[in-house]
Amino acid sequence: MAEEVLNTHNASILLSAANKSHYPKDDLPEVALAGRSNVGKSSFINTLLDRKKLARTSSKPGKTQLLNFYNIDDKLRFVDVPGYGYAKVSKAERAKWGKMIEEYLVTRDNLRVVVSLVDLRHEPTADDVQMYDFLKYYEIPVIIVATKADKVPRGKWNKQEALIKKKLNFDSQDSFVVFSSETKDGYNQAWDTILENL
Ligand SMILES: Nc1nc2c(ncn2[C@@H]2O[C@H](COP(=O)(O)OP(=O)(O)OP(=O)(O)O)[C@@H](O)[C@H]2O)c(=O)[nH]1
Ligand SMILES: [Mg+2]
Repeated sequence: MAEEVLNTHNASILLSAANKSHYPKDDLPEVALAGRSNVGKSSFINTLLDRKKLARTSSKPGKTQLLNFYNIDDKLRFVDVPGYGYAKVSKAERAKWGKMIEEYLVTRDNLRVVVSLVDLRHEPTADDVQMYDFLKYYEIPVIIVATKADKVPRGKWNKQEALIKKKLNFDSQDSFVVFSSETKDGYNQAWDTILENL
């Protein structure tokens, strides 16, 4: 249980960063949240920290535009990464986004694991596959979290999980968590898997 090793309620936004020069300068472990815009990254953070509005969520995609660093009990940080696959951005913005994400994922020594969120209801998008391939290529530890499980009947969870794994060419060494920010299904498994990676 996460609560035994850290006070998950002692959490706050630390800073927002557009590039390396703004990142926190210490060696606390970091867990980054990646995924399509609107998939539920910010909601995942709020759920794991039992807070309704710490990370800003929105039904409008593209809410999170910088790397947002959250301090958790001075022991670890969550890094909320802007979502990909949002149609209404220019080519230039997309390129800027790509540079920002890549700089963080590839050069950040503090990074221990990326929680890569996909939607349990759907087959992963081409961008989802690309993100997973990218993380595997750079040998960055990854946890796949399939969220919005409350929108899928329980009897279909296994089928959806298999479909997602197939499309991603999922590495059986990686962890896969079925999750819902609505019902908190997967809460313990998500925390346990994250803590194993620190
Ligand atoms: N039913 C359901 N809705 C969810 C879940 N997680 C997130 N949502 C909803 O999905 C929408 C987007 O959630 P966010 O957490 O803001 O998504 P995000 O990935 O942070 O989006 P960006 O910041 O735009 O990249 C919101 O309306 C959330 O309430 C879930 O597990 N179940
Ligand atoms: Mg967000």
